[in-house]
Formats: sequence, C-alpha cells, structure tokens
Amino acid sequence: MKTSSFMRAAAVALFALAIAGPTAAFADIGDYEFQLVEPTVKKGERVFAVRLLNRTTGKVVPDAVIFAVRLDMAPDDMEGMDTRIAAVPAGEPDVYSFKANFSMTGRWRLSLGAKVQGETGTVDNKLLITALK
Ligand SMILES: [Cu+2]
Repeated sequence: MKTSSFMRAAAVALFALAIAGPTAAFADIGDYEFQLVEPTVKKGERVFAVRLLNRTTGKVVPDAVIFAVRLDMAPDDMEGMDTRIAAVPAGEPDVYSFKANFSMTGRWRLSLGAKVQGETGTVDNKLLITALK
C-alpha cells in the first residue's frame, strides 16, 4: 500500500513536470546564439556583422551588451595571432557590426561575450570566419 501510493505520487509529480516543461516561459541564456551574417570575408581590413538570435522565439535581439570580443586564428593553429577589433555602427538593422584587419587568409575565431537584458548569465559564443584571398 505504502509503495503504491508513493508510486502514484511520483507519477503525478512526473506528469506535472511533463505538463510544465514545454509551456514554461522561462528563457535561458543558452537559448541565445550569435550568428554571422556572412561566413566569409576578403583578406584585409573589413567590416562584418553578427546577429543575436533567441532560438526559443526565433527573434533577433538587437539590444544586447557585447562586453568581450576577440578575433584570432586559433582554428588554423595560430591562437597567438589576434587582431584588433572595433565596434562600428551597424550597416543594417538588428545586427552588430565590427571592423577588423584580417591580415592573413584562413580561418579566424570570433569570440563574443554578451549580456542580454532580463536574462541571467552571459552569452559566450565562438564563431568561425574564413578570410579569403
Ligand atoms: Cu595567421
């Protein structure tokens, strides 16, 4: 008797969790993701853009605070080869634009740290940009 009432309580609790899960409206910082507008650039000093997507809603988030940016050639085993990167006014709506000198062709790693309004924690993404000839 005792066991079966416990099992029933557990089943009810699981059922409640199953119901609450998909409908819970809590966004998680892990639901946000930076994406490159263009995955490639031409070698040299270039402006490029990223957007921040909320995967839960499918909407872009234009008002995050990007507090850390680094661009280096770690994907091509040149982690020490980093380049200065500066935020510039966005050329199109809902994106974050940056200017950097891609001094070498190959794969560059863009590391972005950002805070999203109303969310706890930080978005910490790494993106691959390929510099072409
Ligand atoms: Cu390099």
